[in-house]
Amino acid sequence: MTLETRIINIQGMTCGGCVKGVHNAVSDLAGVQTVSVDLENNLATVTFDADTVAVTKIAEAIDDAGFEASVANS
Ligand SMILES: [Cu+2]
Repeated sequence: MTLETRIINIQGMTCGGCVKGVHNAVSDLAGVQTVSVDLENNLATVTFDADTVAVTKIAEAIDDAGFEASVANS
């Protein structure tokens, strides 16, 4: 297990429902440990097992949920 914490910038979140949607999409992925979505700053902080899931997969899941995700430089 290689725990990694990354910040993902997210465009398109407008309300608590969006926050919930992002949170659910990310926490459904195997390997994700914790997700914290920050509506005010349009980002999510995700801690995950890098041996199980890639950060690009996490961003993809957010895109698939209807938002636009981009991984911040660590
Ligand atoms: Cu919303």
